[in-house]
Amino acid sequence: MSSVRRKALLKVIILGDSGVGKTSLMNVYVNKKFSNQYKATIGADFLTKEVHIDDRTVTLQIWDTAGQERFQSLGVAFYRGADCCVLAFDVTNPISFKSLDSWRDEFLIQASPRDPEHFPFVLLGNKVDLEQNRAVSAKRAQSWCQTKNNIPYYEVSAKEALNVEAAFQAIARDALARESQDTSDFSDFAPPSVRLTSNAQSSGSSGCSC
Ligand code: G3D
Ligand code: MG
Repeated sequence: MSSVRRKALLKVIILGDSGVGKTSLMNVYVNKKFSNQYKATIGADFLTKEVHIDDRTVTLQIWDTAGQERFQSLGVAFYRGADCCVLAFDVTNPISFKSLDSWRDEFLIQASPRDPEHFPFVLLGNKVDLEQNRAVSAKRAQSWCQTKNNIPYYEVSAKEALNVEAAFQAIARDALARESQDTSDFSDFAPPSVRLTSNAQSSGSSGCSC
């Protein structure tokens, strides 16, 4: 057996209405800073963080939007190959809670995972520091999760770094468990077939007629 343990890379995407705190949550988790400056400065599509789960090292590649979620047009690269989808809403904003269904549907359409019923989603209810302005109860959020095949629910606050670490640790754990189950099926990991020809033409187009 190899002395080098297989190192997993898990792609996690964060979806939810604009303003719910997706970028803040990611920055607090990855950079321990409640500020949007870092990501804005480096202009990244994703940030990575190594986490240790049991005896494994896992690199979480966390994809955030650059504000295009306002138009629900995130492009296929954003969704492609996601191992976990984190849905986020703002507990003080009921509209952001109502949007969850459409974000989940959009994910399932765009990413078209092999087993949509069992794809790992996680729900984060953010801004619980604003308890006095709460408009969506934990109970209501949990009921929604139950109707979606028992999605795990975490109440978090990016501002106060409350529960954020624990939520992402659980996200990594779920995605990893799911990934381990999938290793028995190599069809998921097979690269798309590429036809090689000796006189390949460089037409500048992909040749896709779609
Ligand atoms: P988005 O990436 O989902 O669009 P942002 O959301 O991370 O940009 O956050 C939107 C606004 O909500 C920001 O305020 C941010 O500071 C605030 N916010 C994010 N998380 C929390 C939280 O846990 N508690 C509170 N009270 N506010 C939060 P501004 O004023 O910069 O628009
Ligand atoms: Mg953002």
